[in-house]
Amino acid sequence: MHLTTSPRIRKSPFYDSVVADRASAWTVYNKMLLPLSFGDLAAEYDRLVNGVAVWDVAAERQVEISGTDAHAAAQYLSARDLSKMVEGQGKYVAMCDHDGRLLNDPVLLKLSGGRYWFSLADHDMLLWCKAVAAERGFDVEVSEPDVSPLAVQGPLAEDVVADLCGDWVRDLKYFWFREVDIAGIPAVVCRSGWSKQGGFELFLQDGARGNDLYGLVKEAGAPYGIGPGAPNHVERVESGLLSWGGDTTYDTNPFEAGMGRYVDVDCEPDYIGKAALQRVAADGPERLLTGLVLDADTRSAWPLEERMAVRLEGEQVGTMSAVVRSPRLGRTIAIAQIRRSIVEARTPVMVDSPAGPQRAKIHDLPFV
Ligand code: THG
Repeated sequence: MHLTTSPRIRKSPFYDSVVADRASAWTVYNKMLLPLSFGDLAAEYDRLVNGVAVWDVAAERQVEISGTDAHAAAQYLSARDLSKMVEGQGKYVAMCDHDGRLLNDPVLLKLSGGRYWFSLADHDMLLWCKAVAAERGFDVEVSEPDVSPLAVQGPLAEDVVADLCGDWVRDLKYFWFREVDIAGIPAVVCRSGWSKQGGFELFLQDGARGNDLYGLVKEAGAPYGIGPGAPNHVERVESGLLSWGGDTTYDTNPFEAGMGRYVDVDCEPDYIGKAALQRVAADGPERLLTGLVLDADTRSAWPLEERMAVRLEGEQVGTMSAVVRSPRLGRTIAIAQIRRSIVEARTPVMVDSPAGPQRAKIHDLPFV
């Protein structure tokens, strides 16, 4: 298969650098090319779990909300109480539609000057935010700023980012951030990233300087053996990190996506989908996101091309959205959305895996 690029599909500010590092597999995310591998998945996993890797995640685009009503608009778009949020803090939030269905699961950053960034998963959230702001008459500006995250992930990431930005980064709490200047390059340093191996994201604020920043990170990381990587499918399944659009469909609500603990249904502020989410919270969701451990051992390290059925006595009771072999567990594990009663009773199920029907047991997320 050949993926043809065109001006419709955007290149990240780090594009030339990751091509020079021999990116070999790509996907499209928020209409931008997102590298997925550099040709050796086992080495990339090892680097993430035992060392440090640099990831071009510019495709995690931001929607910025600024202006007089920025707080009110950000709150109305988020199914979480933001009233105690302060500048320099980030929060993982569910953005839902009016029926309480999950539209996105961004990290929300509160910046100086009352500005907010929704750091987004794949979807068309700029359209949604603009439309909501205009229809509600919020006095705000909604835009996609020139901001591109570069992730530094792995147990040695803190040493690399401390050498680059200063030892103060060691005291940053999870999802907290600071605006910095890295050798004249404007950026935001945040303790975040789509892995559970520890790390930071450097939000580049000048697209013309992408390759400069990438070079500086490689230089600072050289003593620690840094190498290229990408959001890692195997590690994210082990860690139970949600992939919006991968593990969810258009009718999934946040309680069915493992995001229930981030949803506030009893808070004072109103937000889109609140009444629907109050009903789901009261009745309990129909399905739950869960882990599965398969009896058989498959070898996959790549995303599935299609979701696969989860069955009980032949009847479909859920869908499996990811299945990988975990090097750390020595087992084949999966993420699935399954009828709640079956998950709660931990009833063994069958899955239509790529290698044919297989037995699987319910397992809590995360696996590791
Ligand atoms: N960083 C930035 N933008 C992003 C992502 C990111 N946009 C797309 C995608 N990732 C958004 N989705 C997630 C999903 C999970 C987490 C972050 C973003 C995450 N979750 C932890 C968990 O679920 O255990 C911690 C959540 C918490 O404790 O609040 O980190 O990675 N810039």
